[in-house]
Amino acid sequence: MLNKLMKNGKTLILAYDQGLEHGPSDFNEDNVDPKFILDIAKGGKFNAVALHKGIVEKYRDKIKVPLIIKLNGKTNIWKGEPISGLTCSVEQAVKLKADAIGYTIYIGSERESEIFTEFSKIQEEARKHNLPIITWIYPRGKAVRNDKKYMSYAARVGLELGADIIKIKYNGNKEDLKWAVKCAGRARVVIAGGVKKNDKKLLKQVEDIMDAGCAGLAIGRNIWQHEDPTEITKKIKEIVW
Ligand code: FBP
Repeated sequence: MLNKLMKNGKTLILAYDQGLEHGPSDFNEDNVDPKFILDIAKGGKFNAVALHKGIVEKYRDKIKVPLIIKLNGKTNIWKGEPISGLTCSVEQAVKLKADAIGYTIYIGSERESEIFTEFSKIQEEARKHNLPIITWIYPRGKAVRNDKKYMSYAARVGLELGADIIKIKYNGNKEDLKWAVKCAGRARVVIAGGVKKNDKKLLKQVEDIMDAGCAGLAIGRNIWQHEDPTEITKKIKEIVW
């Protein structure tokens, strides 16, 4: 089922849901334009691009790589206990010819049980359509004092809830990440890029991620905010494969 999203068991996914999650403050004159990102995805032969449905509807002709549609999202304006609102159904994702669906889960949030209940329905619906499921799993909310502590827990929750690929944030400790990969069992782990870093730091992080046994990355700002997205993609791919 994951064949379309992987090459030799590895994957590099381009994330472009930040316009909803962070707002235009992440963007400049170039990368504010979805066409700019979709050209990077195509030129860099990314294994998939992750988008919200609005961009899919308006730019479908420009999407030339496998498509992950995010089914939920939130802005960063709301400061209450985190929950990502449903923005697209599995049925609509199928109509828009998604190759996989994405869903964000905030473990530790006061809204966690609502999130789990909604995700369980989505997970079962996606199974009916044979659509791979990618979960963004981030420990968040006032009960979470130190999110770095929960990296392996996030990975395990992904396995338990039925994700195929689990996207988590790297806490910077390679041994912890190895353990997180073990905790994910047969589900595959990919790492988010985070805020833009210098190349040396980023590439070292990619090395750690791959050494720890992850399947790859689902990365956004470190690619499309880079002064040379093609070059940095090439360097990352040399490490991933
Ligand atoms: P980046 O590689 O740009 O960090 O993107 C990864 C990602 O998971 C995005 O898909 C998402 O929009 C964002 O990070 C959410 O980050 P946060 O919740 O930490 O603001």
